[in-house]
Amino acid sequence: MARPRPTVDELEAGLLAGDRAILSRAITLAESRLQSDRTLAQEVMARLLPRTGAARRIGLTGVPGAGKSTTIEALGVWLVERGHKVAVLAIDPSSTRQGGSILGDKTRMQGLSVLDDAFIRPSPTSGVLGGVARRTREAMVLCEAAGFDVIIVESVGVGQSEAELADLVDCVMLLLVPGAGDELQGIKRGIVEVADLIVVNKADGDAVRAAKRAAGDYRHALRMLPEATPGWKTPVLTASAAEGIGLAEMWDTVEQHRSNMEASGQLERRRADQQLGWLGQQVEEVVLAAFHGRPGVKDALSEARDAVTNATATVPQAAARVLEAGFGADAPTVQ
Ligand SMILES: Nc1nc2c(ncn2[C@@H]2O[C@H](COP(=O)(O)OP(=O)(O)O)[C@@H](O)[C@H]2O)c(=O)[nH]1
Ligand SMILES: [Mg+2]
Repeated sequence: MARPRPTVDELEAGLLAGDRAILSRAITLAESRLQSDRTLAQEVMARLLPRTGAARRIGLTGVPGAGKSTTIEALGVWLVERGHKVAVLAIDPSSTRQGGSILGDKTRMQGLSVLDDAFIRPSPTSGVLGGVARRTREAMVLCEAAGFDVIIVESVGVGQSEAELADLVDCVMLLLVPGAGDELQGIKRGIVEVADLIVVNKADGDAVRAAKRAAGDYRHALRMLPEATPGWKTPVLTASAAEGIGLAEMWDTVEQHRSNMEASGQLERRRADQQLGWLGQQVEEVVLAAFHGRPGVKDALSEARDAVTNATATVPQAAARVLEAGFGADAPTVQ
């Protein structure tokens, strides 16, 4: 079902007006497989760049079932009631998009999704050109252009590494549940190391004491780890997303982290590092894809694999042959 493509002026005007249908459309263009769609998205992003960057960018992570969606629903509604405009980018493996309707997490954020000042965008985790991190960055920029001042990225771990979430946002919030003991409940230590705030959720009913105990354990464990944000001691809070307990404290802590980062210059540094990292990544991705697309490279790579497996060539020799196949006489030498 092809819809007429909006012009860059229409996109710009729609985003400036905070039109959520246009915002949704712009994100779809940014993640499109069609080069012309992406070019259009880039044009409007470039125009609106001065309006972006001011939002609170928060990453929320934790194992499936920890209560991330419930927390976003509760915190999101709480924030909208206080005058914020909240965008949620949910990287949820269980969500799929079919024929324009969005299934998945949105159903778990019903209270939030009906509010005018909220925007929820579930993202497919695969089949997106340039990977999840890239398209989430672009979606984030577009949401900011449309006037959203709080962006929450829900993630079960963005991709290859935990550091990827920290690379996208200003503040990583890790959601844990009580009663899971010391083994960090299947969560890799890496994510704890990048957490700027830890929340032990489901601190309600019979679980309140267990949650407090778990929070104490994590506080203790954190002393052994380096600070996720230099100059900031990662706080450990308890909350109940289901009962709406601890939301004010959660938000206060996000704001304190923000002021702390602003005062120390960490915010500027972190954002700059993220941008430069993204730049490097983009160039590398394109160069690599272009190399692999050159005639002869695929065959040379397969021969090189055989040579290495059968020990008929050293790895540097095999690598040199692959480079020769792609670059010919201009092949860089293998170090
Ligand atoms: N008791 C209790 N249950 C909760 C709380 N938050 C979430 N849940 C429940 O835990 C389950 C998973 O929640 P969900 O938000 O979908 O987790 P996600 O996979 O991390 O997004 C659901 O059945 C929720 O109702 C809470 O604070 N207390
Ligand atoms: Mg969820």
